[in-house]
Amino acid sequence: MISPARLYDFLNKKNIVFYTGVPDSLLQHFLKYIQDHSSSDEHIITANEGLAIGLASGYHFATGRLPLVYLQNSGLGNIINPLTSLADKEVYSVPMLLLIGWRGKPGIKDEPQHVKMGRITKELLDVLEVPVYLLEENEEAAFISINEAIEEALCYRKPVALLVPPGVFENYEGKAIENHYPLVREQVIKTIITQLKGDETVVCTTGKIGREFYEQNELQQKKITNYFLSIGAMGHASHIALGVTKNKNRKVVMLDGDGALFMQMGALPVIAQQAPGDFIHIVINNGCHESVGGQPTAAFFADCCAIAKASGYSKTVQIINEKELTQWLQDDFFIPGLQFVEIRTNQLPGKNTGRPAGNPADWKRDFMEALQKGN
Ligand SMILES: Cc1ncc(C[n+]2csc(CCOP(=O)(O)OP(=O)(O)O)c2C)c(N)n1
Repeated sequence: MISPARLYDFLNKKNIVFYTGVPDSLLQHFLKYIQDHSSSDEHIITANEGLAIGLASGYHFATGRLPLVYLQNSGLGNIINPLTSLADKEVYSVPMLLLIGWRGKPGIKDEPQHVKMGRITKELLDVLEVPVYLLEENEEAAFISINEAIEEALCYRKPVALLVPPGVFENYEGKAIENHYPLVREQVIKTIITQLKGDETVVCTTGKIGREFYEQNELQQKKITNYFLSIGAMGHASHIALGVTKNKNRKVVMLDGDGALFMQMGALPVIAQQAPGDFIHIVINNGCHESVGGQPTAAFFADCCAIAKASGYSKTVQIINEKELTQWLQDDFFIPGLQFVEIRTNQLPGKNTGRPAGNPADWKRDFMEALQKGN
């Protein structure tokens, strides 16, 4: 297997000292190593993968060096435009290494949202004319491939990809990020379900928020019958919720993550402009991408409520403890209208993160039927 420490040293010797991207679970041990060993100038986690291509380009223009951009293959969708219209050989010809976690690799069982992208990842990179090197578990072989990839990127001044299947990196736990908020995400979700009447529509973002919602709802005898788990399409769940609330006269509760919110921050002013009737946008802000390893976001640095307010949300609330949460649920939750609620939590994962049985076609049918019935 590849040691994160040895890979980091190897890249360092090759003069690669700048890392940017959006985290992925398959790369998490290496990413945690970078996080612990690079300065804040050398490692920048961007809000989405496309921005990482922009940042890497700026870094290259300023230094002449080769940057490394990391991403999950689901983020390929976010980089196609900056890749083809900025970094491409036919435009500004920017050399960079793309370290890509290969979810849904054919032959390895994975979640439904990864299957298609897993199957087309190599072809997609081929169509984009990005050379692909597969990182094998064997460290020696992997370093030879990386060396060739670096030479190709520098020689032809273009992006070159290193594709990383599951189980390639040795374990590296990493230092915990400081966070003293008492609330735990799973507990917050449980409390919210407890307080809901049961006739609301709930839309959940990508990652463990949806899985914890599913599990807590099961534990409460499927109290919420009408819910949608956006298993993929990170950052888009708030607009799924907007599409529902604009066309159905019912209370919609959207459970967002800080990473997802920041990935598509432009969603906020459009939601506010549309001023949906009865829409509660809750962001469970744990300051990190907990679902893929806990790498930090910029969401504790920012003032999410101020951003929502400036975007046009009429009511915004920040909650940081159980008392404030119950107070808000009792006093304000049932007031109709548009609300933005930021709930700050620690990074502890839930104990119950099951995945719903069945498949997306069944889940969509159930969701649409429940919306039709109004139950
Ligand atoms: C476009 C895209 N990039 C990356 C991922 C991988 N991914 C899945 S969940 C997640 C983190 C989500 O973070 P946040 O919204 O803060 O929720 P948390 O996991 O902290 O609850 C990431 C990066 C993805 N699914 N899609």
